[in-house]
Amino acid sequence: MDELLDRIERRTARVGVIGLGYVGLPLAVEFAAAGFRVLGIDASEEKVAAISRGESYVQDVPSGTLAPLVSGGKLEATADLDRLGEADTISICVPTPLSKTKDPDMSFVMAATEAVAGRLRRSQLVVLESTTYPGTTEELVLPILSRSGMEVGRDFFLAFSPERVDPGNEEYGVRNTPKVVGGVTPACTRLAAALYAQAIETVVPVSSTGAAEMVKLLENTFRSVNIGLVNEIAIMCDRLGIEVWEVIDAAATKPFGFMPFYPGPGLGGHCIPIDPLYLSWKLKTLNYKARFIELAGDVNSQMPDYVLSKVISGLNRLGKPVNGSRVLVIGVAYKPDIDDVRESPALDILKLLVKWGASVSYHDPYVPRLRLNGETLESVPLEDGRYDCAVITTNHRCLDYRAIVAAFPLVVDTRNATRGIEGGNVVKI
Ligand code: SAJ
Repeated sequence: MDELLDRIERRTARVGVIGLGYVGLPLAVEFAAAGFRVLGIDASEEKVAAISRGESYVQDVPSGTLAPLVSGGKLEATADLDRLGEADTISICVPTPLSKTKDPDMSFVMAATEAVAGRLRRSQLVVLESTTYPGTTEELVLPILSRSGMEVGRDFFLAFSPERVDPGNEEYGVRNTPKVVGGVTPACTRLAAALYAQAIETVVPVSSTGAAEMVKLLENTFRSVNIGLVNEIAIMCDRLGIEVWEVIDAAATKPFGFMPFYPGPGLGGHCIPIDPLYLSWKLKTLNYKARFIELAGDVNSQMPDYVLSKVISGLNRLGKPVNGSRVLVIGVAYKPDIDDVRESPALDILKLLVKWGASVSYHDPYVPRLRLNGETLESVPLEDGRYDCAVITTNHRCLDYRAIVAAFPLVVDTRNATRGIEGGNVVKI
């Protein structure tokens, strides 16, 4: 252990990162910028080739940052798994999606672990970063690595450290977001903490891999449940004839004991709708029903239907059925000012409008085209005119909401994007 610790602290250790997506590439770049020689491994030859050319495909990693690290020999990308033996430390940053049956899909983690196990050598430190259920590191990853006959904490080292990458966040990046680490043994924790401390300002050691796994799930379950709560509050306020946005803004003046969340068209992204289900799945295997997670999931997944009800009642007041009406959905990314449409509730709303017979288009300056129901839709210009209704599903800062209120007979606003803009034609959730 001491020899590896010394190489980490002198930054002569070879750092390996498996998975060069929105988590792995920023991490690899941060280690390379800290002075390590980094070996990035990804199954995609296209990604490997782009990195070798110094071209970034990740929004938060400018090519201007990547290219000099590549040309300076600090960062190398390869698809050759046999090179894993060269790395002294290996951070696994592969996807943990849901399967079709909404169960954890651990296939990427298993494949990466098998690849590491096949080339595991003494003194290597392996850190799993992929968001997963508590128990994964020691119930799934450790047995595979232990097949080598080597002993964890003595011959090789294993830890979990949750990724906290927030794509598009201009304030917090890899370097200044505190990093939680939990090892199988104290030596594993010590080495993982030393590794990340070379590239990240604050490292937070915890007592076990399970605790580290649970930290991330608490963070994102906290969001999913609070978003579910405020979506239900929005529905309650609608029944009470109260404007929920005013209520939240006023509640947010409380300087302690309150944190504002905002209603929306549903829950999008690759973290919040998925991570809590990893936790509830694990608890189900322990015969426990994670009620808050399931209830929040129910409330959040009903929001697209609730938005549709606002469109129906709004058009009805204009004497128009949804069927045959021309509706423009504005903003299809899952949150403002990014181009990611994964799990975006706007897609559900588009599908519902089509199902109800509306003639549907969308406008999103960040999303030039998207696949819907097996077809490719293109973003249309806002001033295309002749619409009966606009539905604001994502409030990109670059859009002119005053012009939108003036241009459409009905505006259904799911994000309070028209805050402060007078217009009898605006209906808010
Ligand atoms: N949403 C609401 N109301 C809210 C907040 C979010 O409806 O008050 C919706 C968003 O529109 C989006 C979904 O929830 O569709 C998720 O939004 P998010 O702000 O949680 O953004 P994500 O999915 O990018 O979450 C990431 C997470 N980062 C990591 O997992 C490392 C999360 O932990 C961060 O807290 C979050 O970014 C962030 O704060 O931006």
